Amino acid sequence: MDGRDWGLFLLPYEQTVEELKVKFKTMRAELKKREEYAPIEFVTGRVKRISSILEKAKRLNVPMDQLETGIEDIAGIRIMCQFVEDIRRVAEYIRKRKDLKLLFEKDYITNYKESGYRSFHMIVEYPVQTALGQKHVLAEIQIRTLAMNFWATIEHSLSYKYRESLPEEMRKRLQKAAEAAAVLDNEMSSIREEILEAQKKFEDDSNITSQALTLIHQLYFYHLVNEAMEFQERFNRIWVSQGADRNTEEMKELLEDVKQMIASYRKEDSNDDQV
Ligand code: 0O2
Ligand code: 0O2
Repeated sequence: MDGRDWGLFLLPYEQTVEELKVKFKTMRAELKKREEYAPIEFVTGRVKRISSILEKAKRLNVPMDQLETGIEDIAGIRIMCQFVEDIRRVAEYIRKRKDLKLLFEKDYITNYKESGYRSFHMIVEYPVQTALGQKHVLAEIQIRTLAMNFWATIEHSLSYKYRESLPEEMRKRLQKAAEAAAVLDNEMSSIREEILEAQKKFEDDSNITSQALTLIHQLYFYHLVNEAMEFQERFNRIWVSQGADRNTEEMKELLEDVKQMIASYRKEDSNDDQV
């Protein structure tokens, strides 16, 4: 049996997990401040248990003196997102980072595993500063939605319980459950799209309304009092008739008409100045 000091061996991995957790939690906080919506929901991390490292080394035929290069996920970070689209965004942020080196990616979302497992994996090389100098450590970053995480967490505990003997019937039901989680993710994405579109339309409508009011008000400055009053009445009529199903077309026409009036008045005004 390998007589290494495991505590010492795992130290840089523990440091890597702690540092990366802080960095991605900070990224979440920053994005939330900047955009009022963070593509990262929460971040977790762990160092692989010694028994799992040994089992994996055996399964993958990794010699004991090559664990550092042969096993990529001794340090593991998990980033959970609300929506599938967020996963691509987070991956893009990671690709651009200067404090780690991306080695390769595994897209288990497009190419999901036979078990039904879905996630986006990035294997990175992270430089940790130890008392003996800099050390490059491999780490695996798993990015997934809350639904993917829900499925993977439960499937993982069942797989551990049953190991190789997971009954065929159970395997099939888990595959179906993974499909259901993917359907849920797609449905949530499309609901989100519709909400974003509705928000945008609402913002567009209120911009048109406030622009129209501002320009009507400007007419008074040009002493176009009768015109201002007419436009104001027209505005009121449209506003009252709009109800729940807003007719922005009429408001847009009004806005264009006021703009034209102001433009032609300005032209006349500058002609007068030249006389
Ligand atoms: P925050 O800022 O609220 O996310 P730690 O060392 O304390 O940072 P630890 O002890 O390793 O982290 O815990 P773990 O299990 O890795 O979990 C990390 C964070 O994820 C914790 O938040 C958990 O509360 C959070 N978390 C875990 N599972 C879920 C979940 O299902 N939903 C949500 N929303 N969060 C979850 P922190 O660290 O307290 O801080
Ligand atoms: P842990 O720490 O217990 O989660 P392989 O395809 O097996 O030759 P390898 O190196 O295992 O290659 O990499 P892979 O397949 O990319 O998987 C790495 C990790 O992804 C796993 O770590 C799991 O965390 C997760 N994973 C992959 N497939 C599944 C799956 O079918 N179900 C669940 N729940 N998770 C999966 P470990 O080693 O299992 O360890």
